[in-house]
Amino acid sequence: MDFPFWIRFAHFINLIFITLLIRSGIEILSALPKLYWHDHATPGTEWIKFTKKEFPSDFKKRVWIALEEEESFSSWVALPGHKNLGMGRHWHFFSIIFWIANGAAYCILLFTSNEWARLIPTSWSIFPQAIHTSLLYASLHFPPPGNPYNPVQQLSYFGVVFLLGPFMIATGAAMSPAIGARFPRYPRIFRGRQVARSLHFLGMIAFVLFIIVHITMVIVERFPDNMGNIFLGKGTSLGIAIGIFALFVLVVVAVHVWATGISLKNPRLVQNKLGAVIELVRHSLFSRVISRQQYSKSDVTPFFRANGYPPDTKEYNDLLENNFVNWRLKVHGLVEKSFELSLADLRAMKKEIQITETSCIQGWTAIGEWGGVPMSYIISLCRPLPQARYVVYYSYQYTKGAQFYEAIHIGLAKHYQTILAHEMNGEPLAVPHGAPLRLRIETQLGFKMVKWIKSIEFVSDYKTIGMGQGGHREDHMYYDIGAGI
Ligand SMILES: Nc1nc2c(c(=O)[nH]1)N[C@H]1C(S)=C(S)[C@@H](COP(=O)(O)O)O[C@H]1N2
Ligand SMILES: [Mo]
Repeated sequence: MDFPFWIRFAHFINLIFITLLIRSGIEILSALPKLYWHDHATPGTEWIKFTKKEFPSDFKKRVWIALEEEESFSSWVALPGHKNLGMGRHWHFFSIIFWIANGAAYCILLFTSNEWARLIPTSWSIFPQAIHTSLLYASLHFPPPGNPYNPVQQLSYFGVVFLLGPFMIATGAAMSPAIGARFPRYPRIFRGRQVARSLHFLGMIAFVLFIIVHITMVIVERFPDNMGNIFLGKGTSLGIAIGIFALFVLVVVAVHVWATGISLKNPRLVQNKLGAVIELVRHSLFSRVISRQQYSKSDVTPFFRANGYPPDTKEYNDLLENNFVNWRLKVHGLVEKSFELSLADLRAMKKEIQITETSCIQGWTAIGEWGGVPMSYIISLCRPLPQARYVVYYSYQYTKGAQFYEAIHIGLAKHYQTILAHEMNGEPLAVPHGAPLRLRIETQLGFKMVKWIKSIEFVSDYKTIGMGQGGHREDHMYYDIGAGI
């Protein structure tokens, strides 16, 4: 009857990470506190929302940006709370690595021992037995103790471990642009990312309900025995049970208080430390698979959100007034040949057209048709020197007092779907979407796709640019540079 140590250990580790996942997940939700059943994510069509703000789905009514949709959630529910999407994501992806590793180790041990037989039902008779047990619960009677579980316990634990857990991993993965770009059919199993996002949310609610009921039942039904079994491997007395429970709660709370505090006080540290772990796993999973995305014209989103306010400098407004006749794209840095290109030059170059889905880090999606010059072509013209490892895109736009820029690895710049787009849905690029030129990188989140491009520089490292984190959003909002998740 006694539980082996590894089951008790895995159970404890699981609780730490599942609670971190829930709170950080709620933080991620706060960046776009609305859920949709369709990838167009049209404002106003959400099936549930946790915000009162309203936005028109027409820029002629009012120009607004997706960042305005963010809500500040309390640290009581969100990790860390207070509009810290970057931190929420770091904790979510960091925790998921250990949650899955722990779950995998648990499953391996489960099936290599005979412990699985206590969890996995082997006879259909469990269903009528479970109905019988539920009726006992419903009439406020406790069923006799099972060995180790009664039928209701066995079914619900089995469901959480083997159905809900994998369901959360599957729906979570369906939201990742890194996975969606490489395996475009995968998110379609769920009829798109927004459905996956909604299902992921509902799964989270199921987890929360399970945890509440589970803890309640453990306390009200044979508390000392349960505490003993969960922690010591065998039954114990009431006093010791209370002590263990208090210690357990204290440890979990301490982990959360510490994680919240450090994320609010020293986000750069969290970004760099957790980011290094996440990057390692991300790189080993995705670096070898090439992405390919191609939607059809009928998939194009009618209202495409925008993010980032258009530049309001005199320099940019003068160019705009003149229809960008005087605009020049400067290509320079560690290259054999630097040059400047006009919009007419770019329009005369080889054009790549692609219909792809944008995933904003905040959670919305939209499908658009982009036309422009492949970056690989620009690279063939300027011929980067061997020491050039990153390509930096600078914008005309300034936010938070700093010029917007993003750096990408040169390997990513050579990808055939990385283009300098001057057209959207067959029209010249409009101002909200980056006129006259914007970057498109289809394996990455939206924030990497610099709009209102001014110049492109080839560098050996991005550490000396801006605050050295690889981009404006990484510098100022602590986003992860591996923007592929
Ligand atoms: N210069 C600049 N480029 C930017 C941004 C910005 O704020 N400034 N926002 C980014 C973000 S967060 C997203 S999601 C995409 C959105 O592209 P869209 O406005 O065309 O939808 O642009 C990216 N490019
Ligand atoms: Mo974004």
